[in-house]
Amino acid sequence: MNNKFLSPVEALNSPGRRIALQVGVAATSAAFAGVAGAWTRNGLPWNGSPATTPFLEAMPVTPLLPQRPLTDPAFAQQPTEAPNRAVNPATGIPYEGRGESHQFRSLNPPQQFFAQRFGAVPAVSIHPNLQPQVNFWGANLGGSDLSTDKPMTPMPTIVSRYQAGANTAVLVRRFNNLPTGAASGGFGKNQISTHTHNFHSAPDSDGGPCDPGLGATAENPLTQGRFYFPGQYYDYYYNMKRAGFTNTGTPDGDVRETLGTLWYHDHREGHTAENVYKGLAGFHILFNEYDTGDETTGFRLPSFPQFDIPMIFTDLAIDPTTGQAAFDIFDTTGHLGDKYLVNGKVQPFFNVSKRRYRLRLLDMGPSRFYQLFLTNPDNLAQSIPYWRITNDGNLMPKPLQVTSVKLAVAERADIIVDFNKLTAAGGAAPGATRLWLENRLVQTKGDGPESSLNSPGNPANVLVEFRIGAVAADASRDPAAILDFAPITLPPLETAIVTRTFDFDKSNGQWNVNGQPLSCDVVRFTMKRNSTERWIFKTGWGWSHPIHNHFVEGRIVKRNGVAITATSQEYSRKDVVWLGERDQVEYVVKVSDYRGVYPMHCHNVVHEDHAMMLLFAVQDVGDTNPTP
Ligand SMILES: [Cu+2]
Repeated sequence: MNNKFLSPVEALNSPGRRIALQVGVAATSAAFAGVAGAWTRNGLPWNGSPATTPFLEAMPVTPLLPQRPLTDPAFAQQPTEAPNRAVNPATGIPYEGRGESHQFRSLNPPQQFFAQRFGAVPAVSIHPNLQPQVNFWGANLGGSDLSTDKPMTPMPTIVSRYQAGANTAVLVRRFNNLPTGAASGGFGKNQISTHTHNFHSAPDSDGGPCDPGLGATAENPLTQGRFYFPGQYYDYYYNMKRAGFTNTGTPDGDVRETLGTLWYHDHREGHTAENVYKGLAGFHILFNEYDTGDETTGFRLPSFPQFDIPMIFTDLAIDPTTGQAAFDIFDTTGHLGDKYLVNGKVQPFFNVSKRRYRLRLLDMGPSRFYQLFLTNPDNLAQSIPYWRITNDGNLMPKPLQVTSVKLAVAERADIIVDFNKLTAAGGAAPGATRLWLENRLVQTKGDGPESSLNSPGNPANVLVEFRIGAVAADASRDPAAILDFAPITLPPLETAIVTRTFDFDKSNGQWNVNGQPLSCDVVRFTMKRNSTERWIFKTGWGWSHPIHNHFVEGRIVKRNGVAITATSQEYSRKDVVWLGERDQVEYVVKVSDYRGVYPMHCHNVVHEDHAMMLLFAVQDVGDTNPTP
């Protein structure tokens, strides 16, 4: 049976997910010969998505989520520190899905309020050669009428700010207005949990995948803890303080713990891949006193939003018979599409001026790894440098000049491309009128990339074509002249109080960590609050995993025995670790402020949904379990 394309009715009648998992492992094997090639699936050839001509449409820039006053209808139920568990007479279930009070909210009561309503995205074009897409979910700008303020994907960009000495705390009220009944296209789950990756927040606002102790009752709106159901809202509280804000004398936290490029996405246990693939992902960008968003102040990085452009990457498979994005819920290997999308369009172009741009690159998955180069299609021999300034949510110690950036799922890189200098006489691409952002990494299967690169210049591997216009004014600073980002520096490594090893493996067709699949009822280890630990990540042959731990930022100190030094792009704080085939990575993490339960998991969202995840706790007393 080919399970790839289930109608909603078929999905409704299909076996339960856990049973489907066991069936699917044996029945499904997918091979995919590069973006330009053909699929085989279940032994049947499938010649890929319908053909599309690249660079026909402009890349959209996702709109910003507006603040709303508390008099807005979105806040008819006033936000409260404890969850609003009163039963809504209109639905018969509690108004709010949240199960816990917001930690430390009284220190910084929310000052800025946002709302957004999750719902089905009306039929939307992703490319002129393809049919409008009808299976997507997204969120709107917070208006109460979804027919005029329509849900979109990527979801609106949220911007908030750190400001030492001031309270800039934010509350985002998210309404679940997703359709009830079977999900369109046969994939998606309308009980959701919205994770802001990797903001320093308590479990109440982390948007974790499940609740320890609740187990199956988490699906009961009377006992839920993390999920919110159609008809409910959930208030997420972000205090906009750096980690360390509960330590004596540091109410603003440690400036070295400043975060920048974050993103938010659905994290519903067992259905994250489906829901992210449906479109439940967007940027959350944080500015601060130094990285101000204004190129005339602070570090003088290109101004937001004109020259600071968030770009979210995904890859879709389009069923040629229905014309719709398709997702195989039975394939546990990982999902590869053969259509690259940037900000919701297949292979768009983007008009730029001759000046510097900050491009925020995000791999939203579900399963693809990237190695991104700038290519001059009119001179493939050129090696074209650019500057990397961040790794995940963190500024690097200083800008690093690179010719490619690798991104695993959920990893981010802010880069600065100087389209003026590159194309000027004496530049790396003199006279170029267009440059491609090209993924040259070979990946033929969903569970990881090859170590080889495609040769440059294949249009099928291009994410976006930059079309370079006239010279424009540029007050930003040349990254070559930025010697460091002080005071946002790399904190010194503190002594670890415990070393723990995590082996990311597969047995009997099931992904696991240290031999165990996820249980939402089991906390596998406990970290001592305000302490440092050393974690060893390992994996075996045949696959790669982007490993993500919520809440804690870490530093890779060794990869396969080799120390990470200042010339490495990994010389940075991080929240995702690219764990390649047979890699062993030493990762040092620090945990502070909040108490509670968080997940660690593979961010190949298909692996994550098939149990490559565990829960850990942060408490005043930790344990020393070396192999949790
Ligand atoms: Cu994985």
